[in-house]
Amino acid sequence: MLLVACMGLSLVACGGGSNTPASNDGGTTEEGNEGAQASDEGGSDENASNEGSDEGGSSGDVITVGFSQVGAESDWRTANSESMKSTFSEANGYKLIFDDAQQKQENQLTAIRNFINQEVDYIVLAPTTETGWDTVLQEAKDAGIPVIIVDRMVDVSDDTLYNCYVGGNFKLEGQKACEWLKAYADAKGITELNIAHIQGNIGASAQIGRTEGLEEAAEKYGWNIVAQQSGEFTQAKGQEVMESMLKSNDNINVVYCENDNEAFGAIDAIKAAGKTCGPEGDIIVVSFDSVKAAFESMIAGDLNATFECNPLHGPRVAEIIQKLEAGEAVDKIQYVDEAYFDTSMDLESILAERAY
Ligand code: GYE
Repeated sequence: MLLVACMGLSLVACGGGSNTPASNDGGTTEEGNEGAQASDEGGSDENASNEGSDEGGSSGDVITVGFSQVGAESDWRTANSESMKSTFSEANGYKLIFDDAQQKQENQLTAIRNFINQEVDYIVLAPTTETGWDTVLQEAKDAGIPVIIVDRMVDVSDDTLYNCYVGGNFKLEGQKACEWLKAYADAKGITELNIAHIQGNIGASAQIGRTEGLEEAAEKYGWNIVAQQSGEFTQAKGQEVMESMLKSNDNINVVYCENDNEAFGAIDAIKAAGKTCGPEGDIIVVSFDSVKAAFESMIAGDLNATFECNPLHGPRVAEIIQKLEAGEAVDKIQYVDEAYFDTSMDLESILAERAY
């Protein structure tokens, strides 16, 4: 246990990032949205009035931000949407056009094109997957609209198609989780690891990085990944996938879930199969995000550890926009500092202070 705690310190210390700590109270909750053409596409919502007379351009005080959000699949995503909405409020001088893509890239492409037609001041994109953005981002660039990539990354041939990225370093998160797992298993004298790997949405940066972290560690330490399938970052799918993995593999002693919600589902499946998990159980459960419910799950003795992915990007994106407004340079890649939590810690106290 001491070994695990010490290792944790060094992991936190090396998780370099360039952003300020998050604060989630960025103003009132009302977004100042104009009824706009984009509002009926792909699940757009959140329309309200904006009395400003300067809509649709870069003149005047109100800054119009078109935000294309992935969906509402997880607790992480809910906290992220809330952070964006509370930051880009009318009271803070913004008009936010919020578009929920319901997990579909085609909805995001439509939303971005609508933002361009509306001549928003900034486009903020949380991309479903990494690829497939070159054409639409070229259109935004041609229209002279700055693009900020948030949460997940894009894979484009020309990196001038976006101004900057702010979000997690997902491979580093995966590496931290695997170093924790190695130390934990060693301390417990577990020499053979048979891992059920429940992935996120395939092609999303959060999936790609966390999967790479695990696959490289498995290669390095001789772990067996006995099953690998997407749980689509949802609790329901995580449960379904774990149920079938347990049916076809009776030797699973670790489940590596690429977000907390998948882990909640996997834990239900483990219990339904008559097995146990957590620090006192048969199966070690690790996951990512560190949402409040993950703390409750660790306190209940179900989840072993959760590796943080911070969703409170609203204030970070606002800071970038304010710098761009002032004509200042912004760092191209801005990773957020992230910690991790396990059952050796004082989880009640940490949970009491947790913002999401
Ligand atoms: O880990 C997961 C969400 O992209 C970092 O997406 C995000 C991930 C997060 O659905 O819970």
